[in-house]
Amino acid sequence: MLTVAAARPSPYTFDPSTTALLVIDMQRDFLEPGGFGESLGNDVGQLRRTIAPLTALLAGARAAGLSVVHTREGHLPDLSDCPPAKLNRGLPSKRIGDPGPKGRILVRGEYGHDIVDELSPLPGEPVIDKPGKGAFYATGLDALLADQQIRSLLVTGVTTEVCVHTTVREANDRGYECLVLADCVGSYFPEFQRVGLDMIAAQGGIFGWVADSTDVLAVLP
Ligand code: C5J
Repeated sequence: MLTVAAARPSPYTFDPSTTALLVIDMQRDFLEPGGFGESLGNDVGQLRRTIAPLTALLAGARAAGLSVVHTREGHLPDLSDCPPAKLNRGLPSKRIGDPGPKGRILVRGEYGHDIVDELSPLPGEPVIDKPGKGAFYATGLDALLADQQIRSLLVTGVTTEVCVHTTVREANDRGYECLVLADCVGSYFPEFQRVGLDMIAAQGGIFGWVADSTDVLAVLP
């Protein structure tokens, strides 16, 4: 067992053989200059600062033999898996399925939908395509983790208050122990980043634990 003593609200203990590194939605359309996220007026720099620490954490996790699972948010080309409640949100002409700067917005197979080059999955690492914000909704993630006897999740990715939070809440209800890496999750909004992390660790860790990637790297074999 390994312990991240600096985690808040209390030390986080995990068994590397039953722990996965979860990398949520590190997609070009959210992170890259000229992508969909930036076209909405967002400062992608707020998300891009996660790439360097996450690259180092990925390398450390792979070297330590942890399972690594990536996710991507997006929809089938015919949008049949996108409920109207999601499809009809957002600025007209900048909705899911519309032409965007890097291909159709949040549609599977489009350039912008894929993961940034810096964090490309290695052959054999599962990539979960998810239609929702949470990585468990309408995906095979729970079965995949159960198959590998995974009980603990090191959670990274974007955005902190949307897909990361939703996934951590879903995971917590399913009994997974989540450690969210503060420097490896990002929000376009600094106040959401701060409050989003505080909400996870509040009330004795109501949804999980929070630490920095260097705290994990320091204990990985
Ligand atoms: C959003 C996500 N923010 N991956 N998606 O729409 O957080």
